Amino acid sequence: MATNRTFTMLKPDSVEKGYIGAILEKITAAGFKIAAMKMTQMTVADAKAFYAVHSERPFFGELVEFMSSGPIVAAILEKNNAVEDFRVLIGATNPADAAEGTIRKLYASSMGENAVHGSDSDENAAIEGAFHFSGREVF
Ligand code: DAT
Ligand code: MG
Repeated sequence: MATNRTFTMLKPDSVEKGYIGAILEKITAAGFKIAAMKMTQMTVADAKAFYAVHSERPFFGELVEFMSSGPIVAAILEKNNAVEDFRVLIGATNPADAAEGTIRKLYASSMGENAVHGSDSDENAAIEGAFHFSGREVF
């Protein structure tokens, strides 16, 4: 069943390069409303826990190092069919394969530093949102 919420992070590369405003504009222009948002930085332990599902993958160390390397913008987004529509908006994991006009095509530089996170299921959207936000931070 389609949910109306997904979870995103503007990754350290997006924040470092000054793309926060441009990416949020793309997100809101696509019809997503912001239900929660903050700038924060994940510790190494946070990043290991957040990406635990990838812990056996060869790129896990690089992923954890990158995601804890600087501030991110975390947000919960609301829209009909949010999870699926947001994955379309961000584009393929590897920006070289991402469709024209997608956030990763426009703002990502590599497979590892790919500008944004988007939840891959309703269940993970709820888990990931709760990882970053308490109930009183979600509207
Ligand atoms: P996505 O972020 O599109 O859901 P994923 O869940 O498969 O992709 O992987 C999580 C993140 O891990 C991804 O955004 C970037 C990094 N990553 C994935 N595959 C990688 C690879 N082959 N080399 C380096 N980083 C990779
Ligand atoms: Mg994923």
